[in-house]
Amino acid sequence: MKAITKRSWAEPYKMKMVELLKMTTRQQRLKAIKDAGFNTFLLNSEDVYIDLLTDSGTNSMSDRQWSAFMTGDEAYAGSKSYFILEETIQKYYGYKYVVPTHQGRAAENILSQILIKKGDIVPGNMYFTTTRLHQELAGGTFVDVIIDEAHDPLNEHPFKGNVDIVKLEKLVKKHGAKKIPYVCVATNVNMAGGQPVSMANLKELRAFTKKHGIRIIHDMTRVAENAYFIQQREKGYEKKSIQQIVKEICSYTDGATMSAKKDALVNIGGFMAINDWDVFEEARNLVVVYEGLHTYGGLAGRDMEAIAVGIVESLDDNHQRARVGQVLYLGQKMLEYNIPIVKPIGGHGIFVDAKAFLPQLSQDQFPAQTLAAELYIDSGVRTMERGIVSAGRKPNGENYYPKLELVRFTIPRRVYTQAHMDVIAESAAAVYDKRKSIKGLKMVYEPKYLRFFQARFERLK
Ligand code: PM9
Repeated sequence: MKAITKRSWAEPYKMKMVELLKMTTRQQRLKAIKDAGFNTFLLNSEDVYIDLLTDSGTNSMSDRQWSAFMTGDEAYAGSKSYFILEETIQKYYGYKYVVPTHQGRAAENILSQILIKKGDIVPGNMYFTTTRLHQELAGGTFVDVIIDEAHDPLNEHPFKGNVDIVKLEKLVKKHGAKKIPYVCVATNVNMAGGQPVSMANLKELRAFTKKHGIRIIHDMTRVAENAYFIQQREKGYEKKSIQQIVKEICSYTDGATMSAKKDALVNIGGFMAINDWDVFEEARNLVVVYEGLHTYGGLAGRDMEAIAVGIVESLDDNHQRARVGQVLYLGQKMLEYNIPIVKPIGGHGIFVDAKAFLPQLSQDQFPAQTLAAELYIDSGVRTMERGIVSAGRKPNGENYYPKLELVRFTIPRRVYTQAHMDVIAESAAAVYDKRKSIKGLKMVYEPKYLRFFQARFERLK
């Protein structure tokens, strides 16, 4: 008889309803990706088998969230659902004032307009597409102050999301603190591969910014996943709950923007939160211009109720263990097939190093875009480019050339099974086997803003 050497975990939920998927042939997928201009964003989701485009808005809501939908208060003004959301944010994150928005970028727009003046510098721990665009549209210049290790896919630093305080200090010396409205700190840095920030780094950053009178604005889109890594990796936090760790993270910052479509387990929603009354007052006024009254900010009452429940569920230790555990499972499978992935394995997906996967392609031949298209053709698995296309152009029109050229296999929360993970890893391995025969792409249509969403490509001959 085989001896037990380990005890497995399983998901802390069971399924009550399923969504049926369409299976397609290789010929159908070839046609679909050509029609989509080799951009996985332009595929019809009906033609996708396993959808790893994003973990944004693609989560399964729980029965409790669906029940909360039924108690949403749809009043135009003073909705009870707003007060429930406000109370939940105050209790679990500790921020004082809350402005709901329809999703994260709307919060970024409002915050950037209020805090950034023309000519300002906005340091951050790696760019995010929508965040940087709103900083630039408000007249600011984003400067990356993440530690160098974050730009190296193979570096196994446990907290690759950390801010390099020396880089930040140099910026303050060069421009002066008055030119820096805030430092933007993302938890579980998306573009670095879902990599966490340590509590020690946040404390150090708080002390530094306090000395210089600079705010910290927290992109808390994936804060609970970050807290899980702190619990697993940082000394002194092993026995703390995700809930305690999240509250402590937030306590070192002055405000936040949040896309609730990720951690908070809903299909739509976001908010801006801030401890400063004056900024709140301005935000509460601006939200009326872009989103709707300050007690709904572009959301239905039922959405605010579902976010409130989702926030609480996201802070459950068992939920995060299974969520990040599933990502780890997929990453380990990929490593067994020798597929080059970003290490350590991150929180919300596996990031394949397209430069290492397709070394025959230059960055101008879009290795990550190419690889995402090839994966779709192989199996109907939809992934996303996170490389030169996502990086876009500088305000002067030149391309950004990011060091990381990645394909993101993003895992929606509570949606797919372990068997799906096996199918995904096998498809990546099948494409890896024929990698030498793969040619690149050329861009034939480029939109002005956030080009990765709508750009079109053709295969190079
Ligand atoms: N992130 C993602 O797929 C969806 C849009 S880009 C394809 O990763 C961070 C860290 C995000 C994020 C969205 C937003 C914007 C802000 N910060 O999409 O507007 O990952 O709700 O949030 C996406 P919204």
